Amino acid sequence: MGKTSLRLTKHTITPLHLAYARNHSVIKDLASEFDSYTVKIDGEMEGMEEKVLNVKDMIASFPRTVAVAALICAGNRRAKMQEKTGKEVRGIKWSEGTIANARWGGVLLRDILISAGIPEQEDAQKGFHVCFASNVAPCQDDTSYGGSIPLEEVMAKDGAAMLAYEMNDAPLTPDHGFPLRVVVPGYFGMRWVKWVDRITISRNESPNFYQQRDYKMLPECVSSPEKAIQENWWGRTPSMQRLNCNSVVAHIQCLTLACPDQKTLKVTGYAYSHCPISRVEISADDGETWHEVRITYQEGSWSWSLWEGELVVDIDVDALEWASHGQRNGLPKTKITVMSRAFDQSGSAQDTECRWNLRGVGFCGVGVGTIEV
Ligand SMILES: Nc1nc2c(c(=O)[nH]1)N[C@H]1C(S)=C(S)[C@@H](COP(=O)(O)O)O[C@H]1N2
Ligand SMILES: [Mo]
Repeated sequence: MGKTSLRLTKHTITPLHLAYARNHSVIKDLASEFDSYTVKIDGEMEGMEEKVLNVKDMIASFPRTVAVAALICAGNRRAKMQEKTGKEVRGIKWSEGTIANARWGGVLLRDILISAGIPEQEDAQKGFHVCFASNVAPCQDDTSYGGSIPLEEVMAKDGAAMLAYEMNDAPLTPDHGFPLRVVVPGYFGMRWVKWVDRITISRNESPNFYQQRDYKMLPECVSSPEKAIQENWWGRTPSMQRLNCNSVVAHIQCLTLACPDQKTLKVTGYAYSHCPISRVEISADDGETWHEVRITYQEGSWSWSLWEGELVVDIDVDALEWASHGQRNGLPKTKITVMSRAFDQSGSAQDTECRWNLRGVGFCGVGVGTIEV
């Protein structure tokens, strides 16, 4: 719970000024290079042809596709992981606001790859990866930025992986990747490569630092960066790819201020997974009883879900300590904690036991919010 998540959940589609931006390099303004901007497509797959696509020609010659999808940083809720485990995590201490539910417009990667000779049959795609790269600027830890997705995911007929040139019906802004960025609905944000200028079909995942040596949920025993390297934990741990099932409490409001021994709380929040959310529940008794809430917004297969619900909480007024709690209007105050958990249509539940990891990524412990009543 926090100011950012509250502000975000007031909108179904995140307006540009509230959308977070994350860059491992300087932000390049490529406006003056638009006319000559190209994307190179190459790789080690038999039958494919190497191609250099001019961005203007690409936009003109391929159909435009539009999809709503939530862009989420793997470090979303990192601060919560640290707070909950009491153990230091490495990385920007994002709270719960590194999420943007946007309407993306672009060209389906499937169409582009088919035009480059990639086979449409799924069995021929198995074992290959689509490696995206941006060479426009050197990054903190590598000479370029890159990440990859399994080829069959990019080629899926019901998918919407695209090279996007629009965000919320306007051209991309420089900080979100103008003129072109990768959008892979259902996947973590670091695979949505901005300023993409090369797409390589490979038998291996992207060799880039941000695929190989970062964005992995290292086991809890990996307590230092040195240990991760010495014991080859980066090589032994799988890359984070699909979004995990997660929920966040954004706001709690007390609807019955006058009643000292029973409070009705209105609780709101968001949830997401790599597929639509099927159910969100909240609890005010430390997880003993859970109550289903209403999903008030969900759009297509890859948007975030917004939810709201009411909870009636009995308060043992006699047990309240008058002295130790702040008094207002002559009444003692007490703190109520509300937790949330989500379930998705694939049958997954939020892994509320989510443990500490060195980089503080993928945190999905219960959503937590508190209110003083
Ligand atoms: N070229 C490039 N693409 C990138 C990044 C980057 O640093 N460079 N950051 C990634 C990460 S970690 C995230 S979370 C998203 C953030 O996208 P946004 O800045 O549009 O919110 O972009 C991804 N794509
Ligand atoms: Mo990120």
